[in-house]
Amino acid sequence: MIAKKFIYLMVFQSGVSLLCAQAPARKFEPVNFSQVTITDSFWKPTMDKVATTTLQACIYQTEVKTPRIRNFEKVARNKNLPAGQAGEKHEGIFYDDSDVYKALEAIAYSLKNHPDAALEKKADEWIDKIAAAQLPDGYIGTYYSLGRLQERWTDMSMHEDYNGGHLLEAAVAYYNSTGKRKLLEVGVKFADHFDSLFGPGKRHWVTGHQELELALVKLYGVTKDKRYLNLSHWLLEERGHKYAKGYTWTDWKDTAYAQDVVQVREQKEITGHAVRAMYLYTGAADVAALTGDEGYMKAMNAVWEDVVYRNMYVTGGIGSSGSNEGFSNDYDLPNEQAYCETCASVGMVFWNQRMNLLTGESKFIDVLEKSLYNGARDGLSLSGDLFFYGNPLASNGKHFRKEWFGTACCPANIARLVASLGDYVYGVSDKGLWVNLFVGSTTLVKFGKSEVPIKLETNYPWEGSVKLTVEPKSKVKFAMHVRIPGWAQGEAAPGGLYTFENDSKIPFTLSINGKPAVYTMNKGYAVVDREWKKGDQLELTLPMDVKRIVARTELKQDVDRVALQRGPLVYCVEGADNNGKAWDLILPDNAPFKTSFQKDLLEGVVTIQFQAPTIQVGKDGLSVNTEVKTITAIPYYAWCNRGQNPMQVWLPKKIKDLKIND
Ligand code: FUB
Ligand code: ZN
Repeated sequence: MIAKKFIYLMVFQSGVSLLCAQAPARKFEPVNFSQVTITDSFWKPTMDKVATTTLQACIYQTEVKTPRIRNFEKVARNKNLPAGQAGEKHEGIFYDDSDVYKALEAIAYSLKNHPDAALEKKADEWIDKIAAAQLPDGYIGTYYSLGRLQERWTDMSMHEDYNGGHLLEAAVAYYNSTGKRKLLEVGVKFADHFDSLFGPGKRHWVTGHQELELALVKLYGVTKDKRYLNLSHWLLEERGHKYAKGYTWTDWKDTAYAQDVVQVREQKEITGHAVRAMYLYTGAADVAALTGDEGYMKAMNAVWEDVVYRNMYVTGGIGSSGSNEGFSNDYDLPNEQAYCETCASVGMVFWNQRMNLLTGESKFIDVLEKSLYNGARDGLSLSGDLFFYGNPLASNGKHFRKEWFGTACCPANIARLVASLGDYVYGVSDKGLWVNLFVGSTTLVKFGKSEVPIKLETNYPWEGSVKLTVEPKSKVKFAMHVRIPGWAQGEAAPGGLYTFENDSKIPFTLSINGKPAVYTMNKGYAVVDREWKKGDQLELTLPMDVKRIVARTELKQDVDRVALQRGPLVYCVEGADNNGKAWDLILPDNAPFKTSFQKDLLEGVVTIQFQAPTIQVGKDGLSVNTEVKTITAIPYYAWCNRGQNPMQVWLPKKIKDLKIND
């Protein structure tokens, strides 16, 4: 039997070839966000906030407060200056162009959900300026175009490729949302320019910050031009050969920083910069899906386990160390010093989605959900116009949300994720539907000629009931796969880095039209394979008890500490709810928890309350008073929306762990 193991030849444009083992492609495809109408009481207000407030903040910062748009205008004015004549100077940082593109990408998604003529006009205005800044040979990049053109493409760490990748993502998104081709044409011209310089038989190039790989796959998706897919595959193959050159940028001295020590297909461990890693593996998964390159799958499974089993915070955040904005040693997950960049959590969402599509396994969505509802959502304030760059799990009150950053990658990144949230809810193949996230929404899927409207109703993450109604005109057979979260089956996180101390063992239930459903479990999904008729309703009920999480003892900072989780949400204690203190309590074993929905608190949250001894040190610094108080815990993502405050996620069980100096 040859089956899926046969070898095929991948012929690159130049004739250089790569041998790849063909594997089955994706198990299913995501239902595109543009086909999913979000009605959810949790996410819809956030999406509205992004459309009305976050994008305005990005526009204001990009255009008025910082020189990002001005740089494009300058290039347009200066690009035809006679040789030797000094022109205007670039302002800002060499990767600032990427923030313009990322904001445009977020606008593109948002326009689909929230048509807004003024916003579209602004985007068109920016696109005109971008197009005017493209050089005749397709090069685009304001840093080098303003006075340094002879140095372009000499230093792989200088983000020309990263900026270009974000250009392509924006171009594809804007074309998909509006049908307008101008930015797409700029992107194609840039990709062709890159392709003319780099590739088999041409110059080597190791992307200094991975991003172009995944973006080229998207460009291939709209253009169907195989060159872009091949170029992406080639870029992945460039890593691990010590081809990288240039780096004037000092922090890239260590090749592990950019995952460039071994070839991607040989990688087993997570190293280096977290966002670079996430974008790399997202791109590798996309290429694997289209080329069947099993080497990438094998590598990514090993690396994923290294991330999730040894290097992921309980919030789904990654990249604990600020010095490299990334990973350090296994099990080194400090809480107060946690870097946990918002972009890294956004990247976790991207990568885990791709892994789920490739394998059909729900554990990837368990991690995606963890990062989305906690590590990533935390990056955006409830007001929509303040941001966290780092997302620590404890604060003595000094950490605060900001309007913008010198390096401003995070704001538009969280904006584009939220605006495209619909991408992560459903998957579909010709045989089945996958329900990955419990987000109130409607969509329409097709099985053969039958159109099946789907409605998902829920008050998740506050309540555990999820109702799915199908409305086909006539009976249609398909397999409905409903993700049963790991946390609802006794698993705090895949791989056992975190476990539940008090698993209630309340089972989930599944019913169809009010009667217990007949289902099988497959890869973490409850599968109901049957003929569905108009009005059939499947109801999933998830246990929403408060779970106490403990970490493996290797996580030194969490020893004798407990974190609280309810549904997908990790909780924290914040000073604002507890007389300004969050570090003075001890969480007793078996403390009973009371939960209630507080509609006027933090735009509506379920709080967890419990009785706990708190310790006060007298003015003499010696006498200690213990008082039992009612402590209120709130969802982690909602902290620091009431000014600067102490906060902690991991609550001490013992007096020796108390920090009472807040
Ligand atoms: O280098 C571009 C972006 O800036 C990275 O993704 C972030 O981590 C920040 O360093
Ligand atoms: Zn960032």
